[in-house]
Amino acid sequence: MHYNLKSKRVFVAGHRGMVGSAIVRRLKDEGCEVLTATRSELDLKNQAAVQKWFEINKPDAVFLAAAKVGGIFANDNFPADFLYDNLMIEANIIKAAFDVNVEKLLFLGSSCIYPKLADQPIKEAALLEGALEPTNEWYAIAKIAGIKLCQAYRKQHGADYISAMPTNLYGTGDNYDLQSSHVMPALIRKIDDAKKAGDPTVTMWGTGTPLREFMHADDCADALVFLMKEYSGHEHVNIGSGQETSIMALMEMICAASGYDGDIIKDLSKPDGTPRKLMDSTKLRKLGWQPEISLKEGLARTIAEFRSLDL
Ligand code: GFB
Repeated sequence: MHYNLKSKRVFVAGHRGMVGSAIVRRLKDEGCEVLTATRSELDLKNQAAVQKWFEINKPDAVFLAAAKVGGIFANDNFPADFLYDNLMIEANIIKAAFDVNVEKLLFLGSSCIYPKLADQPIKEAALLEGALEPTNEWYAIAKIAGIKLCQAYRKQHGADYISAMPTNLYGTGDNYDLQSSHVMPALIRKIDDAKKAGDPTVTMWGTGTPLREFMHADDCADALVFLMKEYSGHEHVNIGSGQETSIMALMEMICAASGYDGDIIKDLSKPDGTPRKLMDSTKLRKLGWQPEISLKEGLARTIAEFRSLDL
Protein backbone atom coordinates (compact mmCIF):
# COMPACT_ATOMS: atom_id res chain seq x y z
CA MET A 1 0.00 0.00 0.00
CA HIS A 2 2.77 2.50 0.89
CA TYR A 3 4.03 4.38 -2.17
CA ASN A 4 7.45 5.92 -1.58
CA LEU A 5 7.91 9.28 -3.31
CA LYS A 6 11.69 9.41 -2.72
CA SER A 7 13.63 9.88 -5.97
CA LYS A 8 10.39 9.72 -7.98
CA ARG A 9 9.54 12.12 -10.82
CA VAL A 10 6.32 13.75 -9.63
CA PHE A 11 4.24 15.92 -11.99
CA VAL A 12 2.08 18.53 -10.25
CA ALA A 13 -0.49 19.55 -12.85
CA GLY A 14 -1.80 22.99 -11.87
CA HIS A 15 1.31 23.91 -9.86
CA ARG A 16 0.58 27.65 -9.96
CA GLY A 17 -2.91 27.33 -8.46
CA MET A 18 -3.64 27.60 -4.75
CA VAL A 19 -3.69 23.83 -4.16
CA GLY A 20 -1.01 22.98 -6.73
CA SER A 21 1.46 25.48 -5.27
CA ALA A 22 0.73 24.15 -1.78
CA ILE A 23 1.48 20.61 -3.02
CA VAL A 24 4.79 21.79 -4.53
CA ARG A 25 5.75 23.38 -1.18
CA ARG A 26 4.76 20.21 0.71
CA LEU A 27 6.73 17.92 -1.66
CA LYS A 28 9.99 19.66 -0.69
CA ASP A 29 10.17 17.22 2.27
CA GLU A 30 9.76 14.09 0.11
CA GLY A 31 13.09 13.86 -1.74
CA CYS A 32 11.33 13.64 -5.09
CA GLU A 33 11.87 15.53 -8.36
CA VAL A 34 8.92 17.86 -8.95
CA LEU A 35 7.90 18.35 -12.60
CA THR A 36 5.75 21.33 -13.60
CA ALA A 37 4.51 22.91 -16.83
CA THR A 38 3.15 26.43 -17.19
CA ARG A 39 0.09 27.16 -19.36
CA SER A 40 2.36 28.63 -22.04
CA GLU A 41 4.49 25.47 -22.01
CA LEU A 42 1.58 23.02 -22.02
CA ASP A 43 -2.09 23.48 -22.89
CA LEU A 44 -3.74 20.75 -20.83
CA LYS A 45 -6.86 20.95 -23.00
CA ASN A 46 -4.81 19.84 -26.03
CA GLN A 47 -4.65 16.05 -26.02
CA ALA A 48 -1.76 15.71 -28.47
CA ALA A 49 0.32 18.23 -26.53
CA VAL A 50 -0.39 16.45 -23.23
CA GLN A 51 0.45 13.04 -24.74
CA LYS A 52 3.74 14.41 -26.10
CA TRP A 53 4.68 16.08 -22.80
CA PHE A 54 4.11 12.82 -20.91
CA GLU A 55 6.15 10.81 -23.44
CA ILE A 56 9.07 13.24 -23.10
CA ASN A 57 8.92 13.77 -19.32
CA LYS A 58 7.73 10.30 -18.18
CA PRO A 59 6.56 11.15 -14.65
CA ASP A 60 6.32 8.32 -12.11
CA ALA A 61 3.47 9.97 -10.18
CA VAL A 62 0.92 12.72 -10.91
CA PHE A 63 -1.06 15.12 -8.71
CA LEU A 64 -3.94 16.22 -10.96
CA ALA A 65 -4.62 19.58 -9.33
CA ALA A 66 -5.14 21.48 -12.60
CA ALA A 67 -8.74 22.58 -13.17
CA LYS A 68 -10.92 25.49 -14.08
CA VAL A 69 -12.23 26.51 -10.66
CA GLY A 70 -14.34 29.33 -9.30
CA GLY A 71 -16.99 30.40 -6.85
CA ILE A 72 -20.73 30.15 -7.08
CA PHE A 73 -21.16 33.13 -9.44
CA ALA A 74 -18.54 31.93 -11.95
CA ASN A 75 -19.87 28.36 -11.92
CA ASP A 76 -23.44 29.53 -12.44
CA ASN A 77 -22.57 31.87 -15.31
CA PHE A 78 -19.96 29.91 -17.30
CA PRO A 79 -21.30 26.32 -17.34
CA ALA A 80 -19.79 25.38 -20.70
CA ASP A 81 -16.31 26.47 -19.62
CA PHE A 82 -16.52 24.64 -16.29
CA LEU A 83 -17.80 21.42 -17.87
CA TYR A 84 -15.71 21.35 -21.04
CA ASP A 85 -12.38 22.61 -19.66
CA ASN A 86 -12.39 20.25 -16.71
CA LEU A 87 -13.46 17.24 -18.77
CA MET A 88 -10.63 17.87 -21.27
CA ILE A 89 -7.95 18.49 -18.64
CA GLU A 90 -8.71 15.36 -16.64
CA ALA A 91 -9.29 13.07 -19.63
CA ASN A 92 -6.05 14.15 -21.32
CA ILE A 93 -3.91 13.76 -18.21
CA ILE A 94 -5.37 10.46 -17.01
CA LYS A 95 -5.12 8.87 -20.49
CA ALA A 96 -1.57 10.14 -21.07
CA ALA A 97 -0.55 8.95 -17.59
CA PHE A 98 -1.82 5.47 -18.37
CA ASP A 99 -0.08 5.42 -21.77
CA VAL A 100 3.33 6.11 -20.19
CA ASN A 101 2.77 3.78 -17.22
CA VAL A 102 2.52 6.39 -14.48
CA GLU A 103 2.70 4.34 -11.25
CA LYS A 104 0.31 6.47 -9.16
CA LEU A 105 -2.06 9.36 -9.93
CA LEU A 106 -4.18 11.40 -7.53
CA PHE A 107 -7.18 13.22 -9.01
CA LEU A 108 -8.61 16.21 -7.16
CA GLY A 109 -12.36 16.77 -7.08
CA SER A 110 -14.50 18.85 -4.78
CA SER A 111 -17.24 18.49 -2.18
CA CYS A 112 -19.71 19.91 -4.71
CA ILE A 113 -19.90 16.45 -6.35
CA TYR A 114 -22.45 15.42 -3.72
CA PRO A 115 -26.24 15.83 -3.93
CA LYS A 116 -27.56 19.26 -2.93
CA LEU A 117 -29.56 17.80 -0.06
CA ALA A 118 -27.30 14.91 0.94
CA ASP A 119 -27.53 13.70 4.54
CA GLN A 120 -24.94 15.56 6.60
CA PRO A 121 -22.16 14.90 7.28
CA ILE A 122 -21.75 13.58 3.73
CA LYS A 123 -20.18 10.15 3.31
CA GLU A 124 -18.31 9.08 0.16
CA ALA A 125 -21.15 6.63 -0.56
CA ALA A 126 -23.60 9.53 -1.05
CA LEU A 127 -22.17 10.17 -4.53
CA LEU A 128 -24.87 10.08 -7.26
CA GLU A 129 -27.66 9.48 -4.75
CA GLY A 130 -29.56 12.66 -5.55
CA ALA A 131 -29.84 15.82 -7.63
CA LEU A 132 -26.84 18.14 -7.71
CA GLU A 133 -26.75 21.82 -6.71
CA PRO A 134 -27.81 23.66 -9.93
CA THR A 135 -25.25 26.49 -9.58
CA ASN A 136 -22.30 24.10 -9.88
CA GLU A 137 -23.68 20.90 -11.42
CA TRP A 138 -21.46 21.49 -14.48
CA TYR A 139 -18.22 21.44 -12.51
CA ALA A 140 -19.60 18.62 -10.35
CA ILE A 141 -20.39 16.43 -13.37
CA ALA A 142 -16.87 17.01 -14.73
CA LYS A 143 -15.34 16.04 -11.38
CA ILE A 144 -17.60 12.98 -11.04
CA ALA A 145 -16.45 11.94 -14.53
CA GLY A 146 -12.84 12.26 -13.36
CA ILE A 147 -13.50 10.00 -10.37
CA LYS A 148 -15.15 7.46 -12.67
CA LEU A 149 -12.31 7.61 -15.19
CA CYS A 150 -9.77 6.81 -12.48
CA GLN A 151 -11.99 3.94 -11.28
CA ALA A 152 -12.35 2.67 -14.86
CA TYR A 153 -8.56 2.54 -15.39
CA ARG A 154 -8.22 0.72 -12.06
CA LYS A 155 -10.98 -1.77 -12.97
CA GLN A 156 -9.88 -2.44 -16.55
CA HIS A 157 -6.10 -2.12 -16.23
CA GLY A 158 -5.26 -2.21 -12.51
CA ALA A 159 -3.99 1.39 -12.63
CA ASP A 160 -3.35 2.79 -9.13
CA TYR A 161 -5.26 6.01 -9.71
CA ILE A 162 -7.06 7.50 -6.69
CA SER A 163 -9.39 10.46 -6.12
CA ALA A 164 -9.71 12.95 -3.26
CA MET A 165 -12.58 15.36 -2.56
CA PRO A 166 -11.43 18.44 -0.63
CA THR A 167 -13.92 20.75 1.07
CA ASN A 168 -13.99 24.53 0.46
CA LEU A 169 -10.35 25.62 0.49
CA TYR A 170 -8.65 28.96 1.13
CA GLY A 171 -5.13 30.22 1.73
CA THR A 172 -1.91 31.28 0.01
CA GLY A 173 -2.24 32.12 -3.67
CA ASP A 174 -6.04 32.20 -3.64
CA ASN A 175 -8.05 34.01 -6.34
CA TYR A 176 -9.20 37.44 -5.09
CA ASP A 177 -11.13 38.50 -8.19
CA LEU A 178 -14.56 39.38 -6.81
CA GLN A 179 -16.49 37.91 -9.77
CA SER A 180 -14.78 34.52 -9.97
CA SER A 181 -13.52 33.90 -6.44
CA HIS A 182 -14.85 31.71 -3.64
CA VAL A 183 -16.45 33.23 -0.58
CA MET A 184 -13.45 33.37 1.76
CA PRO A 185 -11.13 35.48 -0.44
CA ALA A 186 -14.08 37.57 -1.63
CA LEU A 187 -15.11 38.54 1.90
CA ILE A 188 -11.50 39.18 2.97
CA ARG A 189 -11.04 41.54 0.03
CA LYS A 190 -14.44 43.27 0.29
CA ILE A 191 -14.06 43.92 4.01
CA ASP A 192 -10.49 45.17 3.61
CA ASP A 193 -11.60 47.48 0.78
CA ALA A 194 -14.51 48.80 2.90
CA LYS A 195 -12.19 49.46 5.83
CA LYS A 196 -9.60 51.25 3.67
CA ALA A 197 -12.31 53.34 1.95
CA GLY A 198 -14.14 54.07 5.20
CA ASP A 199 -17.35 52.62 3.71
CA PRO A 200 -20.17 52.34 6.27
CA THR A 201 -21.40 49.06 4.74
CA VAL A 202 -20.05 45.89 3.08
CA THR A 203 -22.08 43.54 0.86
CA MET A 204 -22.51 39.81 1.39
CA TRP A 205 -24.12 37.66 -1.33
CA GLY A 206 -27.27 35.75 -0.42
CA THR A 207 -28.90 35.30 2.98
CA GLY A 208 -25.75 34.37 4.91
CA THR A 209 -27.51 31.26 6.25
CA PRO A 210 -25.69 28.58 4.17
CA LEU A 211 -23.11 26.59 6.09
CA ARG A 212 -19.68 25.85 4.65
CA GLU A 213 -16.79 23.68 5.82
CA PHE A 214 -13.39 25.27 5.30
CA MET A 215 -9.83 23.94 5.17
CA HIS A 216 -6.54 25.78 4.64
CA ALA A 217 -4.79 24.81 1.38
CA ASP A 218 -1.62 23.80 3.27
CA ASP A 219 -3.61 21.25 5.31
CA CYS A 220 -5.19 19.98 2.09
CA ALA A 221 -1.79 19.62 0.40
CA ASP A 222 -0.52 17.62 3.38
CA ALA A 223 -3.56 15.34 3.16
CA LEU A 224 -3.02 14.86 -0.59
CA VAL A 225 0.62 13.84 -0.17
CA PHE A 226 -0.44 11.54 2.68
CA LEU A 227 -3.05 9.85 0.44
CA MET A 228 -0.60 9.55 -2.47
CA LYS A 229 1.74 7.63 -0.14
CA GLU A 230 -0.74 5.69 2.01
CA TYR A 231 -4.00 5.11 0.09
CA SER A 232 -4.82 2.87 -2.82
CA GLY A 233 -8.48 2.14 -3.46
CA HIS A 234 -11.44 2.33 -5.82
CA GLU A 235 -13.49 4.80 -3.77
CA HIS A 236 -12.65 8.51 -3.52
CA VAL A 237 -11.67 9.97 -0.12
CA ASN A 238 -13.20 13.07 1.52
CA ILE A 239 -10.74 15.68 2.79
CA GLY A 240 -12.66 17.77 5.28
CA SER A 241 -11.75 19.72 8.41
CA GLY A 242 -15.03 19.08 10.21
CA GLN A 243 -15.06 22.86 10.91
CA GLU A 244 -18.10 24.55 9.42
CA THR A 245 -19.58 27.99 9.85
CA SER A 246 -22.45 30.02 8.43
CA ILE A 247 -21.55 32.62 5.85
CA MET A 248 -22.88 35.34 8.16
CA ALA A 249 -20.70 34.08 11.03
CA LEU A 250 -17.73 33.98 8.64
CA MET A 251 -18.46 37.54 7.61
CA GLU A 252 -18.51 38.60 11.26
CA MET A 253 -15.27 36.70 11.98
CA ILE A 254 -13.50 38.44 9.10
CA CYS A 255 -14.90 41.87 10.08
CA ALA A 256 -13.61 41.35 13.62
CA ALA A 257 -10.22 40.05 12.43
CA SER A 258 -9.95 42.97 9.99
CA GLY A 259 -11.03 45.61 12.52
CA TYR A 260 -14.05 46.65 10.41
CA ASP A 261 -17.29 47.59 12.22
CA GLY A 262 -19.55 48.68 9.36
CA ASP A 263 -22.94 47.19 8.58
CA ILE A 264 -23.42 44.03 6.51
CA ILE A 265 -25.77 44.38 3.52
CA LYS A 266 -27.30 41.24 1.96
CA ASP A 267 -27.40 41.09 -1.85
CA LEU A 268 -30.36 38.74 -2.25
CA SER A 269 -30.02 38.82 -6.03
CA LYS A 270 -27.08 36.43 -5.60
CA PRO A 271 -27.64 32.69 -4.99
CA ASP A 272 -27.07 30.90 -1.68
CA GLY A 273 -26.18 27.65 -3.44
CA THR A 274 -26.30 24.44 -1.48
CA PRO A 275 -27.50 24.98 2.09
CA ARG A 276 -24.77 22.86 3.63
CA LYS A 277 -21.94 20.51 2.52
CA LEU A 278 -20.16 19.22 5.60
CA MET A 279 -18.30 16.06 4.69
CA ASP A 280 -17.74 12.94 6.77
CA SER A 281 -13.95 12.53 6.71
CA THR A 282 -13.89 9.44 8.95
CA LYS A 283 -12.25 7.37 6.20
CA LEU A 284 -9.29 9.79 6.04
CA ARG A 285 -9.06 10.07 9.83
CA LYS A 286 -8.97 6.24 10.12
CA LEU A 287 -6.11 6.17 7.59
CA GLY A 288 -4.23 8.36 10.11
CA TRP A 289 -4.50 11.97 8.92
CA GLN A 290 -5.74 15.00 10.86
CA PRO A 291 -5.88 18.69 9.84
CA GLU A 292 -3.75 21.08 11.89
CA ILE A 293 -4.76 24.63 10.86
CA SER A 294 -7.88 25.94 12.64
CA LEU A 295 -10.23 28.34 10.85
CA LYS A 296 -9.24 31.11 13.27
CA GLU A 297 -5.51 30.60 12.68
CA GLY A 298 -5.91 30.11 8.94
CA LEU A 299 -8.05 33.23 8.64
CA ALA A 300 -5.52 35.38 10.51
CA ARG A 301 -2.69 34.08 8.31
CA THR A 302 -4.68 34.59 5.10
CA ILE A 303 -5.80 38.13 5.95
CA ALA A 304 -2.18 39.07 6.67
CA GLU A 305 -1.05 37.52 3.37
CA PHE A 306 -3.81 39.31 1.47
CA ARG A 307 -2.77 42.66 2.91
CA SER A 308 0.82 42.03 1.82
CA LEU A 309 -0.44 41.62 -1.78
CA ASP A 310 -1.61 45.27 -1.70
CA LEU A 311 -4.33 44.57 -4.35
O1 GFB B 1 -17.54 29.90 -1.99
P1 GFB B 1 -18.72 30.06 -2.89
O2 GFB B 1 -18.59 30.99 -4.05
O3 GFB B 1 -19.11 28.65 -3.49
O4 GFB B 1 -20.02 30.55 -2.04
P2 GFB B 1 -19.92 27.40 -2.96
C1 GFB B 1 -20.28 30.05 -0.78
C2 GFB B 1 -21.43 30.84 -0.16
O5 GFB B 1 -20.93 32.16 0.17
C3 GFB B 1 -22.64 31.07 -1.08
C4 GFB B 1 -21.87 33.13 -0.25
O6 GFB B 1 -23.80 30.94 -0.29
C5 GFB B 1 -22.46 32.52 -1.52
O7 GFB B 1 -23.69 33.15 -1.83
N1 GFB B 1 -21.21 34.43 -0.48
C6 GFB B 1 -21.47 35.56 0.22
C7 GFB B 1 -20.28 34.70 -1.41
N2 GFB B 1 -20.76 36.59 -0.26
C8 GFB B 1 -20.00 36.08 -1.30
C9 GFB B 1 -19.06 36.67 -2.19
O8 GFB B 1 -18.79 37.90 -2.16
N3 GFB B 1 -18.47 35.83 -3.09
C10 GFB B 1 -18.76 34.50 -3.15
N4 GFB B 1 -18.12 33.74 -4.06
N5 GFB B 1 -19.67 33.90 -2.33
C11 GFB B 1 -18.47 26.29 -4.80
C12 GFB B 1 -18.69 25.63 -6.15
O9 GFB B 1 -19.74 26.42 -4.20
O10 GFB B 1 -17.69 25.47 -3.93
C13 GFB B 1 -17.38 25.26 -6.78
O11 GFB B 1 -19.42 26.53 -6.98
C14 GFB B 1 -16.50 24.51 -5.80
O12 GFB B 1 -17.62 24.47 -7.91
C15 GFB B 1 -16.40 25.22 -4.49
O13 GFB B 1 -17.04 23.24 -5.60
C16 GFB B 1 -15.59 24.42 -3.50
O14 GFB B 1 -19.28 26.82 -1.75
O15 GFB B 1 -21.38 27.72 -2.89
